[in-house]
Amino acid sequence: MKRCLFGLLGALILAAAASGEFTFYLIDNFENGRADKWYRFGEARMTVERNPSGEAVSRDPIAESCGEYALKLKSRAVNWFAGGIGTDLNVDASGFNRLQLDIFGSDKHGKIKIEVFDDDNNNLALEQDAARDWLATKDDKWVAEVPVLGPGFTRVSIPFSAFKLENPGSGDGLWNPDQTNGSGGLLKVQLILLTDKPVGEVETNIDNLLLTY
Ligand SMILES: [Ca+2]
Ligand SMILES: [Ca+2]
Ligand SMILES: [Ca+2]
Repeated sequence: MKRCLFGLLGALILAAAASGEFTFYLIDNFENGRADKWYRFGEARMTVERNPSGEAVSRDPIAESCGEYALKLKSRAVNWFAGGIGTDLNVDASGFNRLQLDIFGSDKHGKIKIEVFDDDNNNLALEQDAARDWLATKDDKWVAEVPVLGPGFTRVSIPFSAFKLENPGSGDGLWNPDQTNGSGGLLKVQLILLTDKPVGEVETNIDNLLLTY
């Protein structure tokens, strides 16, 4: 199964490189207690919540790295799609190979579909056609899915090479999130909630979204 390819990495990936270069670009760890970088759509609800603490999780290095706060996402779907959230980045991501996040599941299982967009017509913006289900018309849209399983933080690190192009013919079909020639690079990331049955609920906490090697 595709999800098996993604692999689960240990906490070591954040270790500083000897070169002194930044080894990651933090998208959000919610430690300011706010979700104001994020927009939401559909039925998705988001709140910043305190992470579970105590003996049970205190020795888990991933749980520790999640700090005080994470973002709770909660939704229900009538036809798998349970809405989602997104944030504008406009960052040169060409030096990074992966998108990483920590996912804390619940008994409301489902999936998170991760969408990233790279700017191909060099205008720092994402063109979308509202009449065609918000199709990205000039820029590439790349997607990957990760499971939301039971309670406990799981670190998921997805190489950009594992993302699939969802809108062939719109952009140039190449993962090129650099900022040469006026390109906005990686324009935005969106997280779509999917339920594990056609009509149902999904609930998860996410934390430590970042780009890394
Ligand atoms: Ca956090
Ligand atoms: Ca564009
Ligand atoms: Ca592209």
